[in-house]
Amino acid sequence: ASSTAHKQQDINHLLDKIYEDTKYPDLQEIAKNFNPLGDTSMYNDQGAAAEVLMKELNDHRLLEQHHWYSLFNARQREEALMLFAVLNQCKVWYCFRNNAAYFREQMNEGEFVYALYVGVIHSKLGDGIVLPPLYEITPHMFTNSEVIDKAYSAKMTQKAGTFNVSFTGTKKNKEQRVAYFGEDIGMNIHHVTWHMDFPFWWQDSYGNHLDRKGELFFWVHHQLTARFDFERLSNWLDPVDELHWDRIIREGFAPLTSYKYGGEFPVRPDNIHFEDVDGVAHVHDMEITENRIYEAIDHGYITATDGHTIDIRQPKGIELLGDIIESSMYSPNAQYYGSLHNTAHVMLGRQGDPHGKFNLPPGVMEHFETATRDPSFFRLHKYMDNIFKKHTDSFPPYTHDDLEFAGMAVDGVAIDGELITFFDEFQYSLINAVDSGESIEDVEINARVHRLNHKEFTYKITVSNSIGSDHLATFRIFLCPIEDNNGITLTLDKERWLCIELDKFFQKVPSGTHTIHRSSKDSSVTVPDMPSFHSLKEQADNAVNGGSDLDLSAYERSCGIPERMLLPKSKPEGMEFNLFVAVTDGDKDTEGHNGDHDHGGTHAQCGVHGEAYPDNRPLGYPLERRIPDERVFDGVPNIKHVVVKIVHHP
Ligand SMILES: [Cu+2]
Repeated sequence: ASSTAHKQQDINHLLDKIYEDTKYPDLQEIAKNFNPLGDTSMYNDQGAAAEVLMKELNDHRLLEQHHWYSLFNARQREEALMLFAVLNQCKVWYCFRNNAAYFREQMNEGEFVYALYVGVIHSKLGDGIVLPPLYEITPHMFTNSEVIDKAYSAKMTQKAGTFNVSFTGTKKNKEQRVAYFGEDIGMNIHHVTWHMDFPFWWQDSYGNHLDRKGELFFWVHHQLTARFDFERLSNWLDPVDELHWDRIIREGFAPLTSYKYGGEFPVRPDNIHFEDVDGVAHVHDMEITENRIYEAIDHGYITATDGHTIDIRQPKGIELLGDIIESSMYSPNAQYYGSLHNTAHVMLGRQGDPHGKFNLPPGVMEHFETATRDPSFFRLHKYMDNIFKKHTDSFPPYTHDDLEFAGMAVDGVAIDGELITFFDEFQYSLINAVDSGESIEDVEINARVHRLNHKEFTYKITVSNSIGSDHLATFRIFLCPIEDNNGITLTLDKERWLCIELDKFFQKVPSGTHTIHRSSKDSSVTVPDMPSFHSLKEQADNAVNGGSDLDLSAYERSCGIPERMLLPKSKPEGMEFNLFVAVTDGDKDTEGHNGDHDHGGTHAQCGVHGEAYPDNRPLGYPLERRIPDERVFDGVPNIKHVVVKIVHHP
């Protein structure tokens, strides 16, 4: 069998029933007898990271098992990253697997799972491994208490069952109409994985630089915000209003969800004023941080820790702005610009118990898996999105010459097939949510969820190339609203900020006139449905036992909008939108990058793993800057928009 098959099998076994001791004899043997410091030649750092973690372990300082875990808890994150550092220093798989198996039995389960996921993602040794969907490894973070309770009783009574998951809230709560978006398990995987691919705690000393991390932070959350507003349009809801520190938080949230260990996620009632949170921040500090960031935008520069200034009114500016707003370890001055996004997540998570009187566990906002359930997530991100908009609005609009791709024209844009949205039914296993017992056999226990989906379709883009030779072109496809929720036609300048990116791809265009066909399935914005944990286990076991190869490369990256959510839900009578296509000079856009220009097909929002982002243009180009005069866009032949209709089949 290939080494990939063995690695996949090891990872499957390590993640099986993480709240219990492993049942696999080889892992049991390692957990008992392996010494992380026995042979330090297996590490790049001669065991320095392993020494640190072993000292914490021997001093009994590590968080106990059967306790909640949150990445936003500084000490818990520190512990998880100690294990990540050990795995990341391993030169060979033996070292990676044995350390994972050893610390699996010693560390908190949440810390272990997090470290293992980021370890597989960022270590070269993880190439080829498909991480199982987190909703089957830690199901408590993806479903609600009712379903978990049913899973327990199915297990106790030995009756197999499939349980419907309903969206949080009732019809009395208008926000419930769009809960299918914030609670979509695939969207939650996208969000949590993006933050694992581009962690705020990342330092380049771990091995490489994460290209355009700060800008991608802006773009991914801008797109989440725009997509959420799109869903609201078809559900008769106003766009999300931004959060303000000095105004009430209108929507409360009752998660009705429980930790595996740690009780229920706290509730936040409607219409509360922001409270200072003990040990986290004062509301006033947040306002000061916000002011400093707005000042940086107005000045056009930020001030680094040593006092020197860094120009941000330049193409790299948005990246630095993302770094300071999140903030990540790339922030040039976290002391001064604070950590607006991360602290706001914790502030919102704690509003139900701001002074720690009730010793509640962290709120849903304090986990990337659960944050989008809470309507305040989108308020927070609208607020930050508007800060980024203030920055991009400080740039001069693109001119005709900036936008034109001389010799290339888009003659026509059409859709092959109908644009139809619908809800599908999907099942995933809850078996890892319940405990095993010597005497109680596992029975099949599944959750059944409704998920937004759409019919496959193909873009037909007719392009004329009169340059005289083949030329690489970048196709940038967006879907934009035509009207707001009151039926008022939007100006292009209003519309552009609300557009969602459907695809971005590079393709050679031969001389003459040609129609380019591009399937919705190939979008670089999306990822396909993930294989289930059961199927990953079966495939790895078959490959290992049969001595065959295992190629799961199509599923290797799980950062990306779920393919089935590429289109926003429409109405049964149909809704019209603008399909916007810009074709730009691919040679210039990809200058300095090599490769097949496909990059595994998930680069638009998630970059290329371990490499530079393949497109030199700003993310969102050419719609990210002000458009005071629409005629500039109408006057360039390489940009075209057509009206398309999307219909929802209930
Ligand atoms: Cu996020």
